[in-house]
Amino acid sequence: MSSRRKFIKNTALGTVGLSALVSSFSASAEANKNTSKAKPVKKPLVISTWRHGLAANEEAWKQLNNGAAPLDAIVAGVGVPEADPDVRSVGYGGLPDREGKVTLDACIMDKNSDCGSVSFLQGIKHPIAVAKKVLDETPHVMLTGKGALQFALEKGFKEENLLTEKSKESWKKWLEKSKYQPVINIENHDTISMLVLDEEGNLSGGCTTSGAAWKLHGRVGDSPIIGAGLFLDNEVGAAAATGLGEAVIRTAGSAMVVELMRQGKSPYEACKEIVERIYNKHKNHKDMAYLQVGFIAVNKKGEYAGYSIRPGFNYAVYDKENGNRMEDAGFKIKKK
Ligand code: SD4
Repeated sequence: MSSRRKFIKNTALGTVGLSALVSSFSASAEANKNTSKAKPVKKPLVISTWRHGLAANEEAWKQLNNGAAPLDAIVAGVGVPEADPDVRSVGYGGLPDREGKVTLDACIMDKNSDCGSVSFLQGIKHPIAVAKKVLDETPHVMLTGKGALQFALEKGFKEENLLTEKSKESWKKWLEKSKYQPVINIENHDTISMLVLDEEGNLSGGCTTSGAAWKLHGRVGDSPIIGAGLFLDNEVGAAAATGLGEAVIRTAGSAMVVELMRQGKSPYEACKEIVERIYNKHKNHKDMAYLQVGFIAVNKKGEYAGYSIRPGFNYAVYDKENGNRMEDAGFKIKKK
């Protein structure tokens, strides 16, 4: 059963009724209008990028309810799309690079600013779990490539083929033209980033992706880079990115969003300002043709928001009062 179907089944049987979920989908555009003034929600809060965030949130929420530590809830939550072959941008089934290799990036960060990260990792279905091992069991923050794989195997992870027949077919099709021009909101998105504000009011986050489809072999995006794809400061707030990683790295995106929140900006204002900065810096850049970047952010008060360059970016939010639902991010330019 696909995780989406499983999720809908679980949801229908679980605490959040399907009808509530559906009505919240349709309410999402309305909710978005108010994002800048969003009232803080009661803790805990789980927020994840894109629609696959719903299933991830559901799992993370369940774990938190069962008393799991926030980082374990994140590993389990984002582990759902990582294992889902139908999610073509994360973990197993992710679209490969131009050599047909699925290479994965992930990172995780806790309330103490401890973090773990893996980049350019191949053959391991759950890079987020390896990133957590880097945090827990090494003196380092980031392991990459063969070293990351060696570490994962030493820790008992199983090596497996992550290239599904479907993704192989897509790759073969891409090879016919071999043109690197990511399709906005399709080929350069869909990282899952998850931010958690737990019951005690502490922040943590994680991020995992197969990165941009058809990238050069060896390319690493923003997602495993603390400060780019993910950043948090437990005194202030947390932010995570999705979209064209090169643009997020150039601007230290997530770190900047958190820094603006430190200066008193709301999550919405902070995400908007950094998206605008990225847009302005790339207006005359070769990447502009396919530039999409979006951020989600949450502060200590439980205010949250999302904002992106172009329309189409949405995120899943789960809190006790309102359940698990999709909300649309604000955006800078109208063109998709
Ligand atoms: C990257 N930021 O590798 C990632 C791609 C992505 O949603 O999906 N973002 O550039």
